[in-house]
Amino acid sequence: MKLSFRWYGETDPISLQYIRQIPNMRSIVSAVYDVKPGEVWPEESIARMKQQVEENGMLFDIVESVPVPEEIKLGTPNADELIEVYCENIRRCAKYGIKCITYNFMPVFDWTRTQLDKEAADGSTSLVMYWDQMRDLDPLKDDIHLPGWDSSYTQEEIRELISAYGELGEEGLWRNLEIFLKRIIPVAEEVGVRMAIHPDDPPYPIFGIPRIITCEKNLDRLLAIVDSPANSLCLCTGSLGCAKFNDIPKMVRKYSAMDRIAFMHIRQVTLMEDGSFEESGHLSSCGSLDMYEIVKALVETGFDGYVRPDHGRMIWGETGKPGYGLFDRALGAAYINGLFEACEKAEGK
Ligand code: DNO
Repeated sequence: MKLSFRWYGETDPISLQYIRQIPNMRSIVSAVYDVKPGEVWPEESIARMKQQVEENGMLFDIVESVPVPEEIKLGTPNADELIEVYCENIRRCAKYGIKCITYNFMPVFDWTRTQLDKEAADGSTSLVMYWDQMRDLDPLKDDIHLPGWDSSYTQEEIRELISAYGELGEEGLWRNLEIFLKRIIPVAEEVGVRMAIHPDDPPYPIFGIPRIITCEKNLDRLLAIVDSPANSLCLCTGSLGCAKFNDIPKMVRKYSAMDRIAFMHIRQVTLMEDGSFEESGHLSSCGSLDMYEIVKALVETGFDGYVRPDHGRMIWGETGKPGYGLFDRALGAAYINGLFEACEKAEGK
């Protein structure tokens, strides 16, 4: 496996030098942040990031994310033109050594939580999604700004988007995903990039907006649209794992054996009775997911893709971007290293 760490570029309070000090750290996962979704990434920005990462002894070979503009997901008249821009970004990334590009097809909102700093008994804080807080939110009425959401939308724009997606429905979203994949995957194949779609987080509809990258049946459908390793998954254990209907070790084993996982996001969640969930420390004993079974499934199927520790808690007084501090993600990385070493040795690898 290729161990990686997400870094938000020059404005990230965590230095590349610190990230490099995590044992076995290989790649930086990042993106160009100085353009809006739907714009072409300046080559100088990609080149600059590559140079900074390499100066710090790591590789910049994986991108998260090239965002998919809403117009593509909605299939508006300019979608075609925007897909062309997307293809150009794939080509540009490949030119600078990128091997894997992460993206998602979630309407309007990326990941959804109700609180970013829920304090646990040990004084650490983490991101949570509590249904009793969620039920009180109405994006059509309230002026809500949750993390992971594009805060540049006005309330009016959000309302229009939500109603447009309501009309589009799940099948409409599938249709637009199919159009998108059939255009971008041949380009990715040609330039040697694997596209890794991130599952919807959480993997069920929120506020009545369709969400389709959610469960095994739908992942099968997605992979069949273009049957190529360039059309792969970013299998996020915490996103898929916050629905009880997803058996994560089983899904990891199946898609890894098919060579359709390009990127693994490894993180832990604690599921609650009513479907609420809390993000917790990476260890199996800290939450609902069996991390040993997940890594064992990867090792036994010969997984050779990218892995990153995902959201960490805030610990040791660290402040910063929720989910993306240094300390707990570094603990996650150390744990992931340990699991891989143990599973690989058990396999005689
Ligand atoms: C959350 C991340 C997601 C992910 C995008 C990929 O922390 O895992 O925001 O980067 O969904 O496009």
